[in-house]
Amino acid sequence: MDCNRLNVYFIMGTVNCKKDPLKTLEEALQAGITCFQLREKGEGALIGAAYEEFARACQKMCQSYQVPFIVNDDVELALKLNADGIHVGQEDLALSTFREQAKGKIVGVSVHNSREMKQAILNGADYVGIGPIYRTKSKTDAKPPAGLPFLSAMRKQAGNFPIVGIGGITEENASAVRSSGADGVSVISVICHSKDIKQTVENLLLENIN
Ligand code: TZP
Ligand code: MG
Repeated sequence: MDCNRLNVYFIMGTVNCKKDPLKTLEEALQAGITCFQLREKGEGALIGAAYEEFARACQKMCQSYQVPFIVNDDVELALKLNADGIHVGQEDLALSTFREQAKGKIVGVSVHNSREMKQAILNGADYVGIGPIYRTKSKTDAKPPAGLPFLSAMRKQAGNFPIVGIGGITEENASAVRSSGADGVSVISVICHSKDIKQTVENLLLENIN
């Protein structure tokens, strides 16, 4: 996949938002995020028809900005909606079981060690997510922070394979994540909780880093 797509990769679910989720997404799209993942999880998350309706609204909005719309975990919904991509963790449906069905779609996998990285590439992932790099409050079952040295090691192992860093990434530390080998930064709270999404996204974007 085109690594530029991973530049500023916004992840969101209604549970993460303090204000209207669709308004948050629209502001982020306007500000120039390069990828979006719907991750509708946690206490109070939408389910059933409301979930599908929200997903469709997000997808429509992403389409109007020509930004890839990626669904977390839910392969069934991603295929039903013809989303641009699917992101799965190690405990989700194995990539090898749906890679064929998801032909042409962007498939991302979360990896936490060298073995998972190797497997993801072998099974046909288009990118991997590595993290949590720093401490995060957005994922209750997150593993301990992996840190920048781990990211550098994964970059060495993966050659030029597309990598996005995730977990506790902020406007301040995003450039360190990039210089340790990530093609882009994946964030939830820094955008969802921002008082000025336009400024936040600008600060996260690669071309604005000095
Ligand atoms: N996977 C690893 S850390 C994380 C996920 C989904 C949460 C990232 O959220 P934040 O708020 O950017 O730390
Ligand atoms: Mg998952």
